[in-house]
Amino acid sequence: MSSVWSEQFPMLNEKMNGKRLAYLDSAATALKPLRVVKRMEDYLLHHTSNVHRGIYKLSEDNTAAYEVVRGQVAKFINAQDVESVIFTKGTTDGLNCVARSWGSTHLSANDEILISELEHHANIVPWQMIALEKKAQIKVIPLNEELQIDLEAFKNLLNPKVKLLALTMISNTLGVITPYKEMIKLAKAHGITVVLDAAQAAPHIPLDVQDLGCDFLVFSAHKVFGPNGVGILWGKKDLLDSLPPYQGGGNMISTVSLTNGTTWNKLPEKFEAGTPVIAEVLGFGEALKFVDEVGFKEIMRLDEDLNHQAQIALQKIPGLKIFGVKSPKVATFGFEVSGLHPQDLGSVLDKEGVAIRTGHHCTQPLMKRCEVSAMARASFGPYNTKEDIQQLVQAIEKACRLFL
Ligand code: ALA
Repeated sequence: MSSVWSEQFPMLNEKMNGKRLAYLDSAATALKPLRVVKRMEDYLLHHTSNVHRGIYKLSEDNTAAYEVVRGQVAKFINAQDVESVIFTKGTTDGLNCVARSWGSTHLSANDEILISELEHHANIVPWQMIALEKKAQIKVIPLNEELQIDLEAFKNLLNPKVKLLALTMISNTLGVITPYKEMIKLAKAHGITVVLDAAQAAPHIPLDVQDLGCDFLVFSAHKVFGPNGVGILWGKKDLLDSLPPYQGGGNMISTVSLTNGTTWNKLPEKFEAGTPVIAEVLGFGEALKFVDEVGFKEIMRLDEDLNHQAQIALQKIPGLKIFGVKSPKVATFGFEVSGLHPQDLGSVLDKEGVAIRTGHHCTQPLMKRCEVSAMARASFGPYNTKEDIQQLVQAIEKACRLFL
């Protein structure tokens, strides 16, 4: 473990249940570097004030710092317009915002919304809710035998009734990377609006909304080494300008009258009702600086190594099946061990200091597709090492000895 990682992530030096901690649940939430926590602590202990509301120094300084982070996000995703970056509560909030704001404006009866069988619930349920309201239809892009998007089936689903494609870039459960570039091109050629769920992509690969050509993109800070409770929604400026606000409250208004109604603020405020999570946004800024300093070249190199080594090690375990092994994928493994319930497996791993997620991973339709009710998932971050892989393998072997 090089010092940059162990210095910045104290949890890497800690124990769980008396054993060395092998944290293998970064797809659920990434570990946070010390500098993120220090930035939040500094704001909370020494510089607290609201933003966008005060003319005193503390408030003006915090407003400026808050807006600097918006600029950092714009750079992180290569957005042309800083004001097209909206701070949200996270991926789920961003998707609900698009479903409500865009959906209520653009969807009509019999329109179709395309989602894939890989999506997690946050990229399914908001669309089901708005579809129900608008009498629109959800159509599902199936997966092929290798648990990757079936591109031919996707092409066959494209027709003039399709108004929206809501697609994950990387599966949270299997780590499979979808052919999002090709799918966006095809969707755009049919005039379809595209929402990308970049929750798992943001910590793994560089994002460039101009190159991607999507209309909306969302992700959460907490998967990119930042705090919980904050994320972003990016949208094309013209599109966001044309949409109604998602929530009403302070900051998102221009004028409020009890007799003449209310007018909306400009972007980005129109979509940021109420006092934001200021400490979290400032911490998010530190997380983005951290990613920038490490660089995606290094992050991707580390992921590729872990992906390769973990795959080999896991596949040597008798009865272990990884769901979706084919490249392109990242070092997230949804797996089962024949005859061993994922819950029992997770409990033994917990005692051995190995933190993984077990269950349906907020992807019940994908569980159905894989013909299981639950699976185990080990998901790696750039701070993980060969030792973590060894500890995982030894703990699985121990569970097999105990239960099989
Ligand atoms: N989406 C998160 C996960 O995959 C919570 O665990």
